[in-house]
This record gives sequence, C-alpha cells and structure tokens, in this order.
Amino acid sequence: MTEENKPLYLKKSVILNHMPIVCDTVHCSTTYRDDISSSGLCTHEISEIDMIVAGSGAHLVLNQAIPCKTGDVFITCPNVPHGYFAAEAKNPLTVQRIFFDPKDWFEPAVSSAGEPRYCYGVFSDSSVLAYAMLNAQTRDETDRLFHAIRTEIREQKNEWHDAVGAYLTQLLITISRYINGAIKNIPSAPSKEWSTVLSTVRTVMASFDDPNLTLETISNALYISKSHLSRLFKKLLGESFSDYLRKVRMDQACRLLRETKMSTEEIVLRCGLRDMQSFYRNFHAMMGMTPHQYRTEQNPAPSASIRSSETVRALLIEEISKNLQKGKATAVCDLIAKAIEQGASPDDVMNDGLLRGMSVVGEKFKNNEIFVPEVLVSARAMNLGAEVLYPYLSDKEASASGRVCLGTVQGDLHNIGKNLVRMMMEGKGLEVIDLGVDVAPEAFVRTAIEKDCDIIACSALLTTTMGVMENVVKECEKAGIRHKVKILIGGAPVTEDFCQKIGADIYTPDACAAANAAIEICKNKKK
Ligand code: B1M
Repeated sequence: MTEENKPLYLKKSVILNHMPIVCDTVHCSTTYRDDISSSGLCTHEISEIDMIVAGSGAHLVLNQAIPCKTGDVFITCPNVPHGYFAAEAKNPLTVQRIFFDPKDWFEPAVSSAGEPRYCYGVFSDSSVLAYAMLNAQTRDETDRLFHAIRTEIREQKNEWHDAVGAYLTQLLITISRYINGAIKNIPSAPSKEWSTVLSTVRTVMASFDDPNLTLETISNALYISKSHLSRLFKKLLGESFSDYLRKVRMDQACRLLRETKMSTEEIVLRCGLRDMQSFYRNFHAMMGMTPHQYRTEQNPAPSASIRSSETVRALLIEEISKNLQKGKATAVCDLIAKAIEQGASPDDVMNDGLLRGMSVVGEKFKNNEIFVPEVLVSARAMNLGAEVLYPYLSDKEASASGRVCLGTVQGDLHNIGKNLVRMMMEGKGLEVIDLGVDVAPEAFVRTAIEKDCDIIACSALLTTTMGVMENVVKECEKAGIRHKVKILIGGAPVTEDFCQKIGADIYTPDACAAANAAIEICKNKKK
C-alpha cells in the first residue's frame, strides 16, 4: 500500500459551542474512470462540509458523479454513501472536510447566533442530496471557516468559538439560499436499487458490532434474495458486501483505538470482528502498522506545557514527602506554598506529600533505621507544614457552631493526628479547645463542664494509652455529664469495636471524618 492511498483517518475533534466538529483531510489518488471505481466510498452518521483544496476529479454521491475542482464545496447528508476520486493519479485530489451533527446546531444558545431554520432546510430532509458547488463569495467564507478552525487547532486559542460559529452559521445560511434558489434540479430521490443498497449500508452502520451480521440476515429482512442483494451491492458500490463490512469494522476499530483506552481484545469484540489473529493480520495489511503503533501515532504524548505543569506538581509533592522525611521544616513549608501556587490540590499535598512522608518515617522508626530524634524533627516539619496547608483545607461551606475539647490522652505525647483533627474542625467553623498532649481524664471532664462543650475528642497513638479513653467515659458518667456530651475517639490503634466496648459514642479513622462527625453531632443537638 502506497503512502498516498493509505486511508487517512480523523485527526482532531473540537467542540464548537455544543457542537462537536471533526476536522479532517482526505487524499484521493484513485484515478477516476467512466466506470467509477468506488474505493474510498464511505458514509458517516453526521453531515460533512467538504472543500476541494487541491486537484480535480469527481465526487460520487449515491449514483451521481459530480465533477469537482480546487475550491469547490460540497455538503453531504448523514448516511449517504459517497467518495472522492482524482482525475489523475499523479495529481491527487485533496479534500478538507468538517463533520458535524446538524441536530446539535439547534441548541438554544446556538440558535440565537443565526437563522437555523435555513440550516435545517439543508440537512433535515434526507431525501434530498444536499450538495452544492458554491460561488466565489461562499468559497471565501468557507476558506475563512477552515482557516479559523485550523488556526484554533494549531494555536489552541480560546476565543475562536464565536468567530468559527459565526462563519459556520453564515455559510449554512448562504448554502441554503443557494440550494433553495439556484439548484432547482435536485437529483431525484434515490432509485429503488439505491434505496436497497442504502438500507444495507445503514444496517451495516447500525449493527457492525454484531458478529452474526451477514448479507443473508439483511436480505431476509429486506425480503429479497441474497444473490440479488450481493449483485446489487457490487454493481452500485463496486465492492463486495464482505469487503465493505470488513472495512466498516476496521474503520470503527481505528476510531476506538484513536479515541478510547479500550484494550485490543475489547475493540475486537465491540466491532464484531472474528478473532485477534485475523484482526492483527487485516489491520497490518490495511494500515501498514500494528494497532499499538497506530494508537501511539494518533495519540502523541500530551503537549509539553500540560505535561510540564502536571509533572511540576507531582515533583513538588514528591519533594514535600522527601523533605519531611529529612525533617526540613522550612523546605516543607516553602514547597507546600509552591505546590498550591502551581494548582496542586490541598488534599493531594496532605495525603501524597505530608502523610505519605510521615508513614515512611513510621516504617523506618519501626525497623530501627531511624530513632526518636529523627522522628521528632519530621514531626515538627509535619506540624508546621499542616499549619501552612490549613487555610486551603478549610471547608467554609460546611460551617456550623459547636464547642469541642480535644486532646491526646494521658501518657501519650503524639500530637500530629490530634493537630490535624483540630485544623479540620476549626476549618468547619467549630470552636476547639486544644488541651494538648498527655491529658488526664479529669482534665477533659473539667474543661467540658467549665466551657460547656458539646464534644470531648480524644486521640491516642499507643496501645498502652488507648485504655485511658475508657476512663474519660467513666469520668463523664461520674460527673453526671454523660447525657450532655458526646465522646469522639480516634488514633492509629483505635477501632470501632474498641469504641463500642468502652462505651464511647463515635470512632472515626481520620481527622476529616472526625470533623464531619462533630458537625453532625452539633447540628443534631441544635434541632
Ligand atoms: Co511514636 N510510636 N513513639 N513517636 N510514632 C508510633 C505511634 C508507633 C506506631 C511507631 C512504630 O513502632 N511503628 C509506635 C506505637 C506502637 C504501638 O503502640 N502499637 C510508637 C512508639 C512505640 C513510640 C514510643 C514508645 C517510642 C519510644 O520512646 N521508644 C514513644 C512514646 C512516647 C509517648 O507518647 N509517650 C514514641 C515517641 C514518638 C515521637 C515523640 C518521637 C514522635 C511524636 C512526635 C509528635 O507527635 N509531635 C513519634 C512519632 C512521630 C511516631 C510515628 C512515626 C508517626 C505518628 C504520626 O504522627 N503519624 C508513629 C508511627 C506511625 O504512625 N506510622 C509512631 C501521622 C499522623 C497524621 O497520624 O496520629 O495516626 P495519626 O493520626 C491519624 C489517625 O490516626 C487519625 O487521624 C489522622 C489522619 O487523619 N486520628 C484521629 C488521630 N487522632 C484522632 C482523633 C480522632 C479521630 C481520628 O477523634 C478524636
């Protein structure tokens, strides 16, 4: 297969307001003879505006062969089989085309851009072969339209929508006037033979994914003999039904390879293809490359600018984790500010930066690779980093009022988790009285009474100190405030079972859930 006649597939989709538009270039090097060769004949479920960019030849639409030369513009209805043919093989025809679905044109927002009833006139009546060779003025307009779309694709501008929308509306209006006024002798509705072939083509388009689709099933549905349909198909479309069906399925497979991340196995299934082996063989014969190579060629790596900003964010978060492990508090704080500035999400910074770094520290501590002093400096970096992140984690939406006294239980000096709980609660509008670490049960209860707290929140990181939480519950009962105050508990060794066993009210696994639970408690209390 030579470079010229290798089929070219859609290259780029863009959205025009609500309207998906696909821009494509097709090269046709098939020599046009009187007995028109129909290779390259295709149908689309959407309309096309085609402009002949170079060369001359013929445009075959159903049974009409329309001569065409550079500058001509054609419009083709959905599902109409058609194809382009160059007059001379050495002078190929190049067609620039835009696909769009006119249905999408009638969104209210778009309707106000022009007079859509004209466009509708052109495209809604599928009995009409909507094609037109346009005058010089319209060609200029089309030129501008193609140019605007091409520029947008190349430069990724944002302000193009209005301009392209305006060109397209204007073009469609002009075309509809032209068709209504100038083309009186619209080709007659397709003959019965063509209607039969067209129905076959439509069935293929709708059911190509059915591996049991055969010429026989279609001929039965049309109440004609299989051999008659086969002859008709070959006569009008110039190729056998089986070749056509294979081409359609391969086309769809190419589309899925281009536009989705589906595995090759799934694509083979979705396209009604027989098996992987013959798919690979046919694909190579048709495209001159493997499906994988095709996919890579069609979906090059994301643009350098997008890639770099994502990479920068990921690198910054990685650096936060590394510096936290080394206990470099200043670097951690600076990096957090930079990551947020670069658009990183505060949750990612917390989870993938700070908490991930801290869990590496924990692992190393457990395995005696580092010792208490190193853990302490990391803990300090963690606490300072969390302070920098705090304003971005605040959830102003969920604001509620309520008062909480919080602390790490007696005998326990771990404060990082407890500090996170405080930040999350404050971020949601709760008032938090932080009693610090090593807090005795009596201190929790005394504060709850003096400050009229709705909640007592206890954190514990050691299996040896979690039992203190049970004493907090008992102290509350002893002081006669158990009915007035809810007891919230958490920390690495704490579990739901443990919570129930000691008679506390709520266990949550992380700081965010603790804040949410506190909000709910306060809301319910107000009712
Ligand atoms: Co200690 N330590 N530590 N330590 N320390 C652990 C907890 C340990 C698991 C390490 C290990 O061996 N792998 C281990 C406990 C083993 C056990 O009991 N089963 C341990 C030990 C043994 C000790 C010492 C006994 C070590 C020693 O001296 N030989 C000693 C005890 C001191 C004491 O408290 N009396 C000790 C000391 C220390 C440091 C002082 C050096 C330091 C604390 C510094 C500080 O906090 N400012 C420290 C650290 C940092 C750790 C690790 C490495 C990290 C803890 C941490 O802050 N994690 C830890 C190992 C680990 O956890 N992988 C370890 C990050 C923090 C965000 O997580 O606090 O779990 P965490 O909070 C989570 C949830 O648990 C939850 O929300 C947070 C997530 O959003 N959460 C709540 C916490 N509180 C909540 C309350 C709630 C709800 C959710 O509602 C009220």
